[in-house]
Amino acid sequence: MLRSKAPVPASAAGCDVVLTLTPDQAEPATVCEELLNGGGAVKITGLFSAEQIADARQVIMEESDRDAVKVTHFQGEAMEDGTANLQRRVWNLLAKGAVFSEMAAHPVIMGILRLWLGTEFIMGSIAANRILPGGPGQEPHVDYPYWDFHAAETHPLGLNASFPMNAQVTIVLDPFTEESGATAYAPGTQKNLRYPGVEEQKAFHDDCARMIGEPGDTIVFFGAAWHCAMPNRSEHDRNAVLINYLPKWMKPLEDMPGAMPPGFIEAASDDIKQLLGMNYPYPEVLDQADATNAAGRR
Ligand SMILES: O=C(O)CCC(=O)C(=O)O
Ligand SMILES: [Fe+2]
Repeated sequence: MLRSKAPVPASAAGCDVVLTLTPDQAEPATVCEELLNGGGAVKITGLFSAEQIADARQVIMEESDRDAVKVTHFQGEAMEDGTANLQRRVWNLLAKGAVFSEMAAHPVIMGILRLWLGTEFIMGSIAANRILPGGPGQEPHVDYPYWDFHAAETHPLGLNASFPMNAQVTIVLDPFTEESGATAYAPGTQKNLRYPGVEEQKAFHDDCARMIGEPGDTIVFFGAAWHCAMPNRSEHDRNAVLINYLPKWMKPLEDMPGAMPPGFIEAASDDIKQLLGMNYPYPEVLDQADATNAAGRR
């Protein structure tokens, strides 16, 4: 049996993120061990300042008030019942404020992900998810590049999560509580890569843990773990910055270099250039490349 059938893990109902660390405690090896072999998610408290959070939140609220209708995912039910407009995306955040470059390339995140995804990892997407009061949750799912794993046969034979091809970072901008729709996840499901079945999607809600957090807290998780945004039953907006990171050789979700304003890439830091994929040249028109020996130890 090459495609694994993971059991639903023991109940985590009502739990907060399994492992919570301060930025000083968030050693790359500790975090990566928890992502791969533990619960699949780590919360790092107070990673961003109140000023950074206020700055990011203001941009996201303004953008999503002005330009509310954007592509979204895992929201089939809300599309049908007419509540989809109460969940709003703001895409391409790097182009929308310097604070988002600070967030994407935070040294604690970079250190962890250099170990997790290889030193030359890239960013696949940086977007906001705003859920308005009364807004909908999502179906439990896995994230890009596994997100269409319900069609497992379209992926390589035997593909599994023994090594990561994804990291998710959620930066909390408003209180993430059970009531406000803190992301739900099923600890341990990242160990056996597959998309939850229909019955498992229903059972997920009895067993899930929640990514509870304060503004400035940051959750790093392995997107192979079953998870979803939850309905916002509070009186306030629930905003988060969601970042997807990938090994250097994955095809990213967003064409970020293509969406940047003129001059952005030239002026960017080395870390941001790396995140935009500038350090890895492929695919390349090799017929027109410099006539050098471009690979090999010698
Ligand atoms: O906003 C959230 O809580 C999670 C969103 C998510 O998992 C996704 O859009 O893939
Ligand atoms: Fe997701």
